[in-house]
Amino acid sequence: MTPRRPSHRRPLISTEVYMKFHRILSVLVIALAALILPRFAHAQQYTPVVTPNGSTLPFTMNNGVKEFRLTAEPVKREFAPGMIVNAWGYNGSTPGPTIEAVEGDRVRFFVTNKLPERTSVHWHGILLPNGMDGVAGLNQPHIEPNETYVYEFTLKQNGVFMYHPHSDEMVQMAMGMMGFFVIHPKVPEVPKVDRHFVVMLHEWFVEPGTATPNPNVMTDFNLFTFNSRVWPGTDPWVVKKGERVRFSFGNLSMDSHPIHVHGYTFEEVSTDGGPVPRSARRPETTVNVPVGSTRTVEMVANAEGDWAFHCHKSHHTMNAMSHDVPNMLGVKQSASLEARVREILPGYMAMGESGMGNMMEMGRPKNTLPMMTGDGPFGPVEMGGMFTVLKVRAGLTSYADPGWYKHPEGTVARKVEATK
Ligand SMILES: [Cu+2]
Repeated sequence: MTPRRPSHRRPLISTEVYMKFHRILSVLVIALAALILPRFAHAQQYTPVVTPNGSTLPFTMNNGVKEFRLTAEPVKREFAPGMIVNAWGYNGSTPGPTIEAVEGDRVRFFVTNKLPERTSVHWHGILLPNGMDGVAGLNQPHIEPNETYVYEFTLKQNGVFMYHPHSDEMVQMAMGMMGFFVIHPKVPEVPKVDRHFVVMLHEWFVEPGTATPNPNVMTDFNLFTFNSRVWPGTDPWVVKKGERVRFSFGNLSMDSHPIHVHGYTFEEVSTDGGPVPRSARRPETTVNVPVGSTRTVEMVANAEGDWAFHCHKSHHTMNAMSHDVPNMLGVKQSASLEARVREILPGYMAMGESGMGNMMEMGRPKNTLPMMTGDGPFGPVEMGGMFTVLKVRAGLTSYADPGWYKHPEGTVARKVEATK
């Protein structure tokens, strides 16, 4: 064994110089990270949601607090081309703009009341201090016209929630005051969601020929909306083939709405009460959205096409019409019968003998939509109300409406000679 010799190798640089260099390098790395990381983190933090026919509320940072501004006010909403409704909402729209923040954020809302009556804002489903809950009279004074109130709290959960008034809510909600409040998880989800649509379900009674909803109606609604729009005024929901897609539905109307997708099954992944445990998820094609709650479903968009997405209560995919049309299905109404009925009922028109599919464009009052409408590539779709089209396409470079689906040859139902 050779005895160990003491090392006489001299360092390349002296310890002192090395320490100095190390310190400078560390400072540089930290400075660089401080410059780059916040942008990187901000950009990567979450996939923003899409509010079809709507928008997201901008915020400003003030000493680490996200500040938002909401103005409750009368708004004009075009339900579909040719029909404008005098509604109430926030920041010029119904539903109000979607609020987006991240779990752990401190948020501050300045709420200004420009309505002709007092109001308040309740943050539906959100865990917060009692005095921020927004039930006027119970948790805070009412916000009188032209007053501004401030709400501030820290977000302790993630999920899809809502905001709406808790002050004369029968009128204020019937008039369209509501919006989404999406809290993204602090730790990004795996697998990542590529596209997340939020859609508020609502119902209205607008007397044909008028523009102001009647808030006193309790069951007889005649307009059923996705984000306060009716088909064909609803934007298509455009998705790239293969994307993981999430749809959140919120319901502050008087009825439940069973929302149905064609061509797919989805799984309910969360409510406004929290995530559904994986073991409790099951495939569905319809999600019933009860009054006063949100439902979030998820699927992978692997089937190309133009797929109907609608409420399954058949009256909810029709627009305004009076309900006193007699049921004449299967009843032969000859011209002479029509003339005789007209003697008793002036203005009577024979109609509906073989269904109402051909009655879409019957004479109607001003500012009233046809009861069923919207043209598709093969003719009228004969629906209105809570209806839109999910458009799934391979190779999309933008989420603009890609037009109608071009079916591969031999994949469209076709007419044949009937066999005897
Ligand atoms: Cu419905």
